[in-house]
Amino acid sequence: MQVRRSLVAAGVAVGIVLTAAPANAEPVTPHEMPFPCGQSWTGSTRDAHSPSKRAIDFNRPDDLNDPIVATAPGVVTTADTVADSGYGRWVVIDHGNDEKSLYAHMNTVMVRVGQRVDQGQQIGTLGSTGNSSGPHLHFEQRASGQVVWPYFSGIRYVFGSTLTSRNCVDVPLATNWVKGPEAEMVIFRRSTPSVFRIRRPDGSVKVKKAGRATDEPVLGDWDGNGRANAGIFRPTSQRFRLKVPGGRVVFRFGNATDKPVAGDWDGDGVFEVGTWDAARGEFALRSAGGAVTRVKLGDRDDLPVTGDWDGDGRWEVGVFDQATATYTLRKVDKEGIVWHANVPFGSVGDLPVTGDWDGNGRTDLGAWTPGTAQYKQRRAASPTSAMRSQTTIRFGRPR
Ligand SMILES: [Ca+2]
Ligand SMILES: [Ca+2]
Ligand SMILES: [Ca+2]
Ligand SMILES: [Ca+2]
Repeated sequence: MQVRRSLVAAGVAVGIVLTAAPANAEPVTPHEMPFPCGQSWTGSTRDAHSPSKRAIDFNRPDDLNDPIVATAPGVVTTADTVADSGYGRWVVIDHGNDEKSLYAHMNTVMVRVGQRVDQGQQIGTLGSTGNSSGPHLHFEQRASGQVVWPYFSGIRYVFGSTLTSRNCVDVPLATNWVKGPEAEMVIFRRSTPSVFRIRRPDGSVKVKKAGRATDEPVLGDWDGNGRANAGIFRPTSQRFRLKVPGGRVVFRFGNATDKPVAGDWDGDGVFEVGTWDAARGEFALRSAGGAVTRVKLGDRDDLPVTGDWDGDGRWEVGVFDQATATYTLRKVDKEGIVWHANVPFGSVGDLPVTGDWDGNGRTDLGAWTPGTAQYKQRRAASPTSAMRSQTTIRFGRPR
């Protein structure tokens, strides 16, 4: 479908085989704007624009340090924090299909080479580093190594126009938010403000406001009453903001490049938070008193997950490799021996979701497919035992 639309957009008769994508073809990658949901930005170019007049210089008033987000999911191939080239501090994301996006003159870079980033995830802040005469974002879409005409939301960008970002994607989660011990499916919708959308067992949806479009969601039972509460991690300030009855708990923990996680590490019924550092492949699990336990697991292109895999009340960690759709779950047994279990589940490109689907005390595995917004729940006695069945439920907005 995408290919056919590209050919039509390029004015090329369907049926002609192309050896290289022409510069005016629509990309396969479903790029959205490189700015948070709802923001309006004006782009310009000029004939002498280096390296191509197809590159965009984005501006809006007082834009220094504004957040820059990934236009589509992918793996970071350049994350220059030194500012030793004309691009200053710059980032390149590989989206597959030989297509990339490039972000230049950034003030700060919040990702590392090899790291997997999701659409709408903040990758840095706008700046004026390198060969730049003032704060702006220099942005390129590339195909087969050449700069191509940029597309957002499937429409070719008109230079000089002001466009409002529709980079408003759903992030899948699950937690026990209401009623019985079974986990509910939860969507974090990046918006202004962002919202949590909790699917009740009867299919109705509860909506809770939660932070900014560039915040990262984190859910846990912060007060130990048996039900989860909302929370967010703000990468720019490295602050966790956890909702509790009558207020919220705010504290600083982790680094801007980290992914937040939550779990009951000590098994006392109250959830703690932690972070996962993709560059190091390391979890930092924070105790209630602030002490940190470090656990090595995963490599740069993985995504972190948590759960009580064995049902003893203490939560463990794991990672999901999106390229192979395989979970690696970590567990420490009573003798202190560390076990790793590899469990394939979901499809390549799925996002990981874990939750106790059957309420037996052991966290189960799941996956969410961005193109269809379908949750796939793995039903089994435990996440490491043979799968009995799979339940598929659509929840959230397809991308
Ligand atoms: Ca429940
Ligand atoms: Ca605890
Ligand atoms: Ca456990
Ligand atoms: Ca279970």
